[in-house]
Amino acid sequence: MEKAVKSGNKEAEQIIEWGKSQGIETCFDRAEKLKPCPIGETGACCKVCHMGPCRLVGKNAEEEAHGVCGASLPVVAARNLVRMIAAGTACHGDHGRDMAFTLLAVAEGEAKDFQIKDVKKLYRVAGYLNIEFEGRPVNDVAKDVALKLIEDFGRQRGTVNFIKRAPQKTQERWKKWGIVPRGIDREIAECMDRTTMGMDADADSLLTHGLRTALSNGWGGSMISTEITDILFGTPMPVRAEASFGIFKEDEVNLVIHGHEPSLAEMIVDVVSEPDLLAYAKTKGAKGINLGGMCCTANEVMMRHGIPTAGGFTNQELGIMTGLVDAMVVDVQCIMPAITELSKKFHTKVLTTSDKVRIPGAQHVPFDEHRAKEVARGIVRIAIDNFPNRKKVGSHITKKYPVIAGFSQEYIEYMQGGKWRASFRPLNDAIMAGRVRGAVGLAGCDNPRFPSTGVHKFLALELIKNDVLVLSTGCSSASCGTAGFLTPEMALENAGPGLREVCEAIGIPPILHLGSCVDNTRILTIATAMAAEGGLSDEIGGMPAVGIAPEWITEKAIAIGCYFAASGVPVIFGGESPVGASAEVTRIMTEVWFERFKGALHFEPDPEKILEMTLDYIDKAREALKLKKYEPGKFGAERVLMDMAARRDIERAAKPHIGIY
Ligand code: MSK
Repeated sequence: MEKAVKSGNKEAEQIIEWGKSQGIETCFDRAEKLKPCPIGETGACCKVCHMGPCRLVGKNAEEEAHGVCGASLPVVAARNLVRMIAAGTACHGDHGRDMAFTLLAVAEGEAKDFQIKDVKKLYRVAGYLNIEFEGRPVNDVAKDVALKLIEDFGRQRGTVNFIKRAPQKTQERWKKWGIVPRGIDREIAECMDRTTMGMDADADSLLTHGLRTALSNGWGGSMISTEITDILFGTPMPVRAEASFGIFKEDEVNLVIHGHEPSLAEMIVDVVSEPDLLAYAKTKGAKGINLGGMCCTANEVMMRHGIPTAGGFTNQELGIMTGLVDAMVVDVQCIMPAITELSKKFHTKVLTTSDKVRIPGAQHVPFDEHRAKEVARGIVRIAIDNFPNRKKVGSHITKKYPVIAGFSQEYIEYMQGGKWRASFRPLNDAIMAGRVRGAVGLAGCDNPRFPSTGVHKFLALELIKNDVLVLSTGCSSASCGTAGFLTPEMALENAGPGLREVCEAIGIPPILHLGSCVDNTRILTIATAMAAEGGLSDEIGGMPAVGIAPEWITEKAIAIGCYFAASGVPVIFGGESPVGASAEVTRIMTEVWFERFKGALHFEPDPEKILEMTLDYIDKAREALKLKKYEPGKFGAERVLMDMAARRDIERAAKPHIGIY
């Protein structure tokens, strides 16, 4: 892996260095100064009651150390992890809930600035929920869909709706081990209950409930969010975009949208080119208004509109340090409180918009879906008004990279057979023949302790060289995008011979940008579709597929890792293990989970070992499925892949193409 100082990204490193020369502190400096507490880092600190905090350390801690109440090290480590799962699930759950209430408001005619942009997706989701849609007004169907999904949060008995979308065999495993989630809020509340002092004192039992809660995220809150976002704003199809700090323009108003929920961002995208606002910008000396994204709000608007991104989590301070950001508007999640203090050194205005996220020093402009465009216009005006205040200070970067984003499950199906023969057959065949060795979901945050983005880049490159198709989300997509990795040319230049052929035939990049953190659920539904297609595993478990979050930071990432593990995917996280103090908890999460679900959650700090473990998992799954042994450049017989020309011929012979499914 290539050595880097603080960031694995050249342009980011340049700004960090400039900041150092100016005495400006960023997360990279704070990470250096503030070493993690070695006891808390490995899960050995218990602070769930006031007899502690108890530190379960020392020789033979696993067997001998106990808290004042008598809790053992495995129990303490498991409790800490389960609380992380609860927090991550709550975060994504609230995101999904907000989207469901927005859909309800739209259906009831209360949020007039929004429309249902993808009626076909609405019908598809209505179908999963057994809601009649034929011949009914669209808004009535949307209202039923919203209400049925809102029930998932507060349900006390029964199961979260989308659980039934998983392969039958996967569902049977969940039933057998008692981890079918009932209601999202119920599972989160039970996590908090079980992990208080004097409650569940069995590490396996605690972790089992953690998995149940994580499933209520993956097949609940996060999936609700993905599906409703597609219904309201459109199911993504490939779009061209750009990434890195060079997206900012010196002669235009630069407005950055940062966070996760796309509702306000979509409204800003809608109003930003209105003639009145453009004319207003001109009166302030700007040639136009330039919208850029950051973190996962960026992923959402890039996937649907090609709005460029300045990057992922660790780029938020660096973006301000270019001196070119007139306003940074934030919604929820992954917003560093540090940005308001930093913004005082420049001219950037930081605007908070959710009542759940208030940051001292930021101007609060509450978002209200009932007058969405009015709020969006107000925000754009604040950015315009601030343009004349730009100081001639900052580390200007001109470099930017082309990106192709917008790969939804629906589009991936379409690109493998067109409107009339959409399926996963060609990909399954390519995997069976050894042309594609397997698939990896490369996800999660970029972390200033690592060097940031560097591990994503290393793994993405090595995986495609090894004929592994990469599906990226969240800040992993930002890391790949700001490195210039999200282009079809990557296949020609870097992919192994089999993957290159497949990418050329279908016309896709070898790293597919699937969206934001909640859109990891697209990987679940893709795996489900591949299982249904046949020829590989008939459940999610056992597929030649692995999940990796090499630079994870958040509790959301832990919840995601756990829902993949419970769904049957071996997952490898980078960095130190948050349960590393307990060999027993580590064993449960790797060996026991693999036995029960065919999934696992490992923590491995060495990127080279992550790669080795990933390829090993893939090859062992191929062997268990009795697929052709993977050998670079040597493939078995398979069907001829349909290229773009063949697909167009079929469509011309049928009807004009409308939509993607
Ligand atoms: S933004 S959760 S730092 S991926 Fe989704 Fe990035 Fe991780 Fe936040």
